[in-house]
Amino acid sequence: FDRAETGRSHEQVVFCRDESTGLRAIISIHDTTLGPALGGTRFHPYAGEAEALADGLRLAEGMTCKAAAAGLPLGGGKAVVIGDPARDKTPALLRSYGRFVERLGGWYVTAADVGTTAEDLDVIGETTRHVVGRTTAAGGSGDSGPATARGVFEAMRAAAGRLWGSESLAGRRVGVEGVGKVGRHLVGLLLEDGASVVVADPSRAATDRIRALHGRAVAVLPRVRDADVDVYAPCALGATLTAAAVAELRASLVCGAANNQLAVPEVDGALAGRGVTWVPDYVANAGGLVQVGGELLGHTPEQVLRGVRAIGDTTREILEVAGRDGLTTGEAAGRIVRQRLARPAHAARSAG
Ligand code: NAI
Ligand code: K
Repeated sequence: FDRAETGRSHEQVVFCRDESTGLRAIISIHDTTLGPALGGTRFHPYAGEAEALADGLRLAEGMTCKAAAAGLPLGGGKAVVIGDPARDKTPALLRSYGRFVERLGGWYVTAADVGTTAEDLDVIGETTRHVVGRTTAAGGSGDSGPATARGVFEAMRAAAGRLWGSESLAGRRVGVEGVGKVGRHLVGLLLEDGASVVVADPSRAATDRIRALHGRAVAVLPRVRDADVDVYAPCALGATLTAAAVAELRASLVCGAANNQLAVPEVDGALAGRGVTWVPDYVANAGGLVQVGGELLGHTPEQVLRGVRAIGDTTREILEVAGRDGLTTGEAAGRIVRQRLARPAHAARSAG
């Protein structure tokens, strides 16, 4: 289980199976140096256990990076449930899954991810205490889309300051790819800041909602990745930054919410080579983790807001280190993560 990004191997990987409910899940705890492992549960029709395991391991390490970069005293973990959420996600299966989470004694704490919702977490929460991000009705902090959008916005403004000398998107053209739970809030923040915004989303419901909210202030395009924009904000799926996509980019800044934006790690260098500034995904999109992690850490709403704002500070630090030491932004972010993992007391002190 040795991994490249943190140089640390996974601590514990648990296969969960319950034949009475059809549950097949894998819980991966990557690293608990900074605190208990927090990460969402992904519900996805994986082809098999090998594919699910590979995805879970990769995502769990990503959570270690995300928490460390955000200065949170939390570790990284992730769970994957093998199945089609539309067909297989029954309350009985979720309760069964919750019992497996409970057995880990709080070293893994779950939240929502692709294929799971706050409402699902309410059901999982019937059999385990170790769950955050439930609905507000059930005592959780609810949808983390707005906090994630705010964090992306803070990161984008910090990067704009470095690129264009002013921490504002006023007058910049920003392309938002995907206007779902995160992207649609990002659009609002950008318009408020004076940016001109174009969006792309294959979902008619998603673009109709943007039109209803903002009218003609936002242009809907078939795609924004290679559009004439200053900033490309991937807020849909990961792995959109392929070598070919990088060659076609017209943006000078890439900053968005999608997880695992680089199709292959080398793309980081290709972006830098073309003079494109990339804010690493796990830095820009930590706002949701700051929110749900805040539940676990007993943070007040003000502390959560401060934590989300601090994503701007982290972005400034990464761009500064990358510029000074001739590193890519991905390398600079990785170095900060490894430093915080090596000095856990310092990382914990700077949290909240
Ligand atoms: P969502 O599912 O609500 O929205 C995604 C949107 O992207 C949908 O409207 C979908 O139609 C659209 N989309 C799909 N394929 C597309 C394409 N090829 N081009 C343009 N749009 C496309 O998801 P959400 O919650 O907004 O998350 C967006 C991304 O941010 C995901 O990658 C997610 O993993 C990541 N993320 C979300 C967090 C959160 O708090 N919701 C936290 C951290 C990361
Ligand atoms: K470890």
